[in-house]
Formats: sequence, C-alpha cells, structure tokens
Amino acid sequence: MSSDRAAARAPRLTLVQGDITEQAVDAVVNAANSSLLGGGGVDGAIHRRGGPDILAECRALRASHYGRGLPTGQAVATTAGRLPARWVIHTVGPVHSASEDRSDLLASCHRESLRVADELGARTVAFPAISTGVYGWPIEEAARIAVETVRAADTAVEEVRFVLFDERAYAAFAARME
Ligand code: AR6
Repeated sequence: MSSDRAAARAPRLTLVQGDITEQAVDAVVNAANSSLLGGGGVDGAIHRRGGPDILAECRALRASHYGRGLPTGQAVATTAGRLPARWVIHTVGPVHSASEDRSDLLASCHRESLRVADELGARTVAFPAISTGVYGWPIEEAARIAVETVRAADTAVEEVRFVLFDERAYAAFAARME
C-alpha cells in the first residue's frame, strides 16, 4: 500500500512509454533550462517539433518577466505551436547534487506546472521525467518525487500522463504507481 496521501481533487495518473511531442493533451510540460531558449533532450525535441512560435514566445517572456532567467522550480506557459497540444508549460528542474537535497525544487516543478495548468484551464497534462537526463537525477528518486507530488496536488487537472522515453524510466514510474 502506498503511504502517499491523495488530495481531494487529485488527478488520475497514467503512464506511457514514448515521445512527449506526440501526446494529444491540453498541455505538455517541458524540462527546460532557465534561459528558456531551448537545449537538448525533451527541450530540443519540443522546440524542433513545435516550431518557431514556441521560441518566439519564450523570448518575449524573457524580455517581459525573466531577464535573469526562469528560476529553478518555477513554471511558465507558451503556445504549443505545431505540437498536438494547446500549451507547453516550461519548468526548470534542479541539477542533481550528491551533497545537497534538492527534492523540494523537483517537487516544486510538478506543483507549479499543475498550478499553471489550472490557470490555463488545462485538464490533461503530460510530464516527462524532469531532471533525469542532462540534470542527472536518479530515475527511481525522481519517479518517487514526481508521483508523490502529483498525487498530493490539489488541482482541476483530470489526467496527468507521465511520458517516459525509455524502458528503465517507464519501469521506475510503474513501480511507484502500483
Ligand atoms: N519525450 C519524452 N521524454 C524524453 C524525450 C522525449 N521526446 N527526450 C528525452 N526524454 P532531459 P533534464 C527524457 O535531459 O534532465 C536540456 O538541454 C530523457 O530520457 O531532456 O531536466 C534543457 O535545455 C530523460 O529521462 O531534461 C536543460 O538544459 C528526461 O526526458 C536540460 O536539458 C529528461 O531529460 C534539462 O535537463
């Protein structure tokens, strides 16, 4: 039995192995960096498939609000361009550290993304395994934080779909959701 506490309006959790840029959902979460100007991994894939409108809005957001960058643990939305979604919610995961516990920041990425989704009126939201690529987070630990945080969230989002690229990540999330 899980010790995670489900909130009153907790979303249904689903799991898919695949590419997040192919998900037909209201909002796709991007594991971005604070520059909001793109990068590799999920970020690169989202900008490539979504086209230049996403980057144009990211640049505008930088100019209007985030001249110093989007802080780690926060989230902000743009259009999804040509992706089969309505919005991209960009969040900045923490780089994993062996000497410092940054779990709160990773949890914050999930909470803040759902808060932005609520502001948008999104009902279905796809998340990648934030911080588990370039940012080095161990997949089991990231899966625990992601699943616990989403289960405890008070949100009008009805479905949170975790979209995992590879089998190992899928297995880690599946184990947490049992
Ligand atoms: N769909 C779903 N998951 C994916 C996809 C995809 N198309 N591509 C990769 N993954 P990462 P981070 C998985 O590195 O660790 C970028 O350069 C991947 O296997 O994308 O948060 C940003 O600009 C891994 O499990 O994000 C930042 O600089 C997970 O997505 C930095 O990387 C996250 O890996 C952010 O690093």
